[in-house]
Amino acid sequence: MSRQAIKLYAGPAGGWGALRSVLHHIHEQGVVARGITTLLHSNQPDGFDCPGCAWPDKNHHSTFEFCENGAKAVAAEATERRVTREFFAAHTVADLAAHDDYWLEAQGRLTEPMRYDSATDHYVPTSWDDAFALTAKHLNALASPDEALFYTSGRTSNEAAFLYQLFIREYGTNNLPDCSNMCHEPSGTAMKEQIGIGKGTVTLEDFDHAEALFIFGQNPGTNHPRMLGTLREAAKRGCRIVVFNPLRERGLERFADPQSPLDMLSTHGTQIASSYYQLRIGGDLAVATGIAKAVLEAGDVDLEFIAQHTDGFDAFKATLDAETWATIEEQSGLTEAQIREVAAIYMASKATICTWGMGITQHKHSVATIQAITNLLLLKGNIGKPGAGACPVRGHSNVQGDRTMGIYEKPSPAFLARLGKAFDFEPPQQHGHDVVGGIEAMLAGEAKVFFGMGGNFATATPDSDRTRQGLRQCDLTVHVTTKLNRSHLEHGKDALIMPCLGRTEVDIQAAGAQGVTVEDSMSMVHISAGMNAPASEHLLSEPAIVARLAAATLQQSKTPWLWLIEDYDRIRDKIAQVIDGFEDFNPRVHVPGGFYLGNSARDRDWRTASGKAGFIAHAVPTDLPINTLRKQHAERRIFNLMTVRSHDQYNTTIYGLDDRYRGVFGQRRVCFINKADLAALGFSAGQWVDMTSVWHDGERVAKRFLLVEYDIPQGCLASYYPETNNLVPLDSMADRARTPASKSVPVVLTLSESVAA
Ligand SMILES: Nc1nc2c(c(=O)[nH]1)N[C@H]1C(S)=C(S)[C@@H](COP(=O)(O)OP(=O)(O)OC[C@H]3O[C@@H](n4cnc5c(=O)[nH]c(N)nc54)[C@H](O)[C@@H]3O)O[C@H]1N2
Ligand SMILES: Nc1nc2c(c(=O)[nH]1)N[C@H]1C(S)=C(S)[C@@H](COP(=O)(O)OP(=O)(O)OC[C@H]3O[C@@H](n4cnc5c(=O)[nH]c(N)nc54)[C@H](O)[C@@H]3O)O[C@H]1N2
Ligand SMILES: [Mo]
Repeated sequence: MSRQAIKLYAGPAGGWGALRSVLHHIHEQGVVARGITTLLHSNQPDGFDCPGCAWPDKNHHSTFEFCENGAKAVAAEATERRVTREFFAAHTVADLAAHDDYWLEAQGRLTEPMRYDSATDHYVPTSWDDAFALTAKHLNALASPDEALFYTSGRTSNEAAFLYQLFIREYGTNNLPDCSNMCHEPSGTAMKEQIGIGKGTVTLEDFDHAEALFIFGQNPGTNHPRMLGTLREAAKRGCRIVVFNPLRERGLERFADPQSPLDMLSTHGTQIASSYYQLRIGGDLAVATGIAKAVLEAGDVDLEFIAQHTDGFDAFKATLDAETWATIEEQSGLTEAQIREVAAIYMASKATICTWGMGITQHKHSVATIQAITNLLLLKGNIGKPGAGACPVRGHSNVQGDRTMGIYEKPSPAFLARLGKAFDFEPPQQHGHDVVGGIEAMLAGEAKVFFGMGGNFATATPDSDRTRQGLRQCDLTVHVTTKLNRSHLEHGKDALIMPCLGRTEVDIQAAGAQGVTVEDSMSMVHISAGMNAPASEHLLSEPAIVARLAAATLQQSKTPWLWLIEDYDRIRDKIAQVIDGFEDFNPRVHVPGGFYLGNSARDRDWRTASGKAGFIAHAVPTDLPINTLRKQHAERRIFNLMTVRSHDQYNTTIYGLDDRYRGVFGQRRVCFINKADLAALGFSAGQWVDMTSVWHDGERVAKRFLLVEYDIPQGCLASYYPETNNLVPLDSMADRARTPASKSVPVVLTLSESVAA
């Protein structure tokens, strides 16, 4: 562990620091030789898909496609450390719960199925058959299938996800909350309504032709490092790169590509952003509105495209005309002059791509913001032409594929009809719970079994105290998982841990070694096959766990569950029957590099209610919770807090305690704050504060964060997720999409009682 320090980071992102970090993490996990061989198989046509993120790779067969944080994800999975039955015998659950999340995951890979024993407060070994039988017993004892929740995290493969949703629907519910509910749900909601499909419209090749890239609310240097390679190429050929972010993220400023000798020799790397706008948290809707207003004023729009392909333009124009620059400046934190600069760049560009991440989706007005960004694209016909389009950058490596496979609490009747026909059953029609709805159902005693396919529900969700109370009230909690995490410790009366194979490991079934498939952010589907020996001989693959659980639970099922998993080609043949775009799935996916699923909006085929792409007008909101609360509590200084990822974590998995590019070392409990705000509070950097969120139903507290003076707009704070999740109220979420608003949490700061470091 590095020493605690806050110090300025002067270098570019990537560079030697990234290489040093890769070696450090491989070494730390004890997998030096195996780790490097494993990395060389990452994102290769015959290798596995990097579990790091959902950024695509060129044709999926470049020579050396991995990045620092992908390497950490791989090393974490390939670790030599093991959590064995002896480990569980040595620790009670209460004991384990006293450790932090970093320690829990650092104990290594889980090795055999475990059952919670309440008499001793220990997890004890159990057989797979007994684990499935206990789960089946609980599921079949429920008054209604709707009393069970089946969560999915986005690493789950297409094959596992397809079988899983089939099992759940044959069992009788659509209660399929998933990590998407907390992530890009607003992107799907916004785009589906507006352009008829909830996925990004660009491919990687479009980045070679774009003349301008607008990057909203995303930190690719940490979360999609391979995107920096794409941005670097674009910057080098003169593409304008405009960034909107409250923080100056180093990866968006300068990048030294470890695969470029010239970059590595220079001290600065390549400049990425040509302009950088540090707007206020939540200010993007105002910015997109201001740019559109300026473009309209200049009359520089694609009239032909608007007439032929869109509707709603007049209402949109009227809304823009009514918007004042004073409101736009006030809400965005940028000046009219700055926004007009961006409009000039936009007008000069013949092909523009807008990308966005969690800085856009995790707000109350996220759906409106995404629609405002899409309006901007429509103004100049920037959807469905080379080098242009909308690019929501997904998180988990197969989160997009899981949705495609039917992991969705609101399935369409058409999808259910095809599924029912292919498997000869009546799928339930009633919509199920999403993440927030699921937590509420547990708290109300209406959900009694929680089943997690991956992920870390107890820690990734908002309102941690209440979520955990909900989990503890369950009759049964089950986690299919690779590593120990908090969710195993905040358990129901009965609880099971089902350890599974990871992406990097070989998956042997009756017909031999199997590959699974995944879909990246740009709708490329390809195969992924691990090659490492499994972490333990007792692990099952995710498809095998689903199939055996289904066989144990569903007595009446006509689905040949155990036959399907003998050869995953059989699962893929079924997927081909049910899911659009997967015809001839097996022959197509076995071609190196896989295939493109296509995107109707890219073809200017608008599958919306009106058959056109819609301009959807949204006034700049001035009544967001933060505005209202500031008025109601004029005597308190209420900040807008965004909860973000550090460079050394993968969501709730903490790899290390440094956030190198932001200058934080050896610690995570920090709160970034503007210098003027520090002065106004009479506080100073280095003091410890408690954060209390202010909400209509009361206050929630997170204790002891170190104040770090930072270049962040006044009134805004940043701190790390998940330490701050307890501050996010359960009902603070995106309109319509219901994504927890974890990037706009109204908080007040008070000095911590004990100020010792
Ligand atoms: N190494 C690593 N890779 C990952 C992950 C990880 O944890 N670690 N997580 C994966 C997952 S699931 C996801 S969803 C993605 C997440 O990737 P990102 O979308 O990059 O997620 P965050 O770290 O939450 O960063 C959000 C960024 O938005 C900015 N921001 C916050 N609020 C606003 C705002 O109101 N407006 C604007 N314009 N900017 C804002 C923050 O300053 C920050 O730079 O990454 C994926 N990849
Ligand atoms: N405050 C705040 N909260 C947030 C966010 C935020 O920005 N701020 N971001 C949200 C976002 S974007 C997301 S996507 C969610 C993430 O929520 P989740 O997806 O639920 O969380 P992860 O931390 O990605 O899950 C990590 C666990 O997955 C398990 N795992 C890893 N690999 C595998 C595998 O191959 N198979 C199986 N079965 N299990 C595996 C390991 O046991 C590990 O402990 O969190 C959300 N929560
Ligand atoms: Mo995510």
